[in-house]
Amino acid sequence: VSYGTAGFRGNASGMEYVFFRMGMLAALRSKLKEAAIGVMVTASHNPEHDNGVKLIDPQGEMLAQSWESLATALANVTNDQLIEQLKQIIDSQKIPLSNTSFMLIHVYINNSYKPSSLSLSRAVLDGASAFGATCHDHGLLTTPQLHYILACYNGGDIKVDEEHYYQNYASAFKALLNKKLMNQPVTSPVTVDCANGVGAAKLTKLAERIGANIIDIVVYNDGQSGKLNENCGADYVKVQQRAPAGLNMEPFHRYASFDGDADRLIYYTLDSDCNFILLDGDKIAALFATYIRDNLKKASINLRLGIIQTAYANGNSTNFLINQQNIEIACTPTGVKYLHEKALTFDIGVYFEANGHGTVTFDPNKSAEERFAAKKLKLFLDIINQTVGDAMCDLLAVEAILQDKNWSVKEWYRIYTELPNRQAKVQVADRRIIETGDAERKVILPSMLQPAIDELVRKYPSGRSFVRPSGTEDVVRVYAEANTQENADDLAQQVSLAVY
Ligand code: NG1
Ligand code: ZN
Repeated sequence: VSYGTAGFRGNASGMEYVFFRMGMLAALRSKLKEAAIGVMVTASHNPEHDNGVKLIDPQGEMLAQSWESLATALANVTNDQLIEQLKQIIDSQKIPLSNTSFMLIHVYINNSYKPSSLSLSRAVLDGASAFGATCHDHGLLTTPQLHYILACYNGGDIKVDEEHYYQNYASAFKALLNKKLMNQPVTSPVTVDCANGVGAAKLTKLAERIGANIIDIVVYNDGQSGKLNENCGADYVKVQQRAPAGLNMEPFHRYASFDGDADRLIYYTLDSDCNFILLDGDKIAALFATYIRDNLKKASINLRLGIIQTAYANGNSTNFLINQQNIEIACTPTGVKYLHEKALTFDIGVYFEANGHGTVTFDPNKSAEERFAAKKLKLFLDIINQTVGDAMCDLLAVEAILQDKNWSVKEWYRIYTELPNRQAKVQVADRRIIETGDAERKVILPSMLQPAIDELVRKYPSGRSFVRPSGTEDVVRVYAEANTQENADDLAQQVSLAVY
């Protein structure tokens, strides 16, 4: 097993030892950092039989990359070698064992129906208590809620809890909408598919704190009958390019999907001919970035704004941002940690994976004067969870911008037209033989693969395609885009065959 872009993830059965060892590692990291460490038990958008574990660093950021290999090493030794491996970590990292350690964890994840979560969470707690860690169990939370609570806790607010999160974002949203800075309140509802995950109950609470007179949120797939991430959720809608099963849609009404742990958000609707229209992470990023840029301009504030994308960003979103909007763009490998890190190099960084995971970061060192000059912008940024992509906060941010611009979803999706695209996956004997470069846009090894892809791509107008080994599944992912859906599908299939 290896600690990939999303921690350890896989079929939940037989994974207790990994969770136990991650409890130990979290306790050690806490001693080293002299701060609380977060532990998430989740498999995000994966099917219900999977589970996973992820460590969160003190400010709510992803575990430092240098510790990922320690996690992998610790998870892969035999029981006999465990103590020796722990000693090595303690020595090499110079961990002061006498320091106290704290951990914030939430026990169930995704929803209370996920049977594996309880025993796996216990395994984490057992591992942590082997090093005497004090554990604060926050119960059922979304991933971004735990990131938020951890950052507040380490910032000195040790009483912070879930309610604090709702109060914070509900009042930020209300402040933005009440200041008479905005246009008329939106009265039409937004329907949110919560993937039968933890987001359903949490979004209901947030909506209650805001008030139905301000935002009308209808929760769909609340976990009462359907299965977690099955025929629903952000990943399903994005990859299948269709609505969650059973959802009755009206043209130009607003629909959104979270994933199982509520850190991804995508929107969709129907046009007047009832064609399905997707507004994915790229469209959300474009909406956020142009809104921020316009507000900076209005207030004559000169801050460096950048958008961070991955190779999965639609080619037309990149064209729109660079050529029509003149906004700086950077591209990183897949995985939030890379995007987040890059975003921090800008005064204001907007990052989104096409799958809907993203947020906005702003440099706290920029003078308060600059940040407060544009009052509306300051209030807008207060709605953002800067620690990590947060489906609930991103939903509020989209709703606020649409309201302010007096836009329906129609004006939003028309800012640019996506190139038709297709994602596919190929099962191979060993996906790790594929090595990529140039932010995963080119294959380096095996050396004959990239020329083969190039030759296929040349046959299709506006063609682009790349392949990379998944960090969370035992597959090679293939992405293709072209001028028509038929060509995109065809290119994806040809490239899949080349990989195979
Ligand atoms: P992999 O399996 O490495 O493609 C997927 C997503 C990532 C990220 C991680 C973590 C795609 C194409 N890939 O990674 O963006 O979200 O899961 O959850 O969506
Ligand atoms: Zn997720």
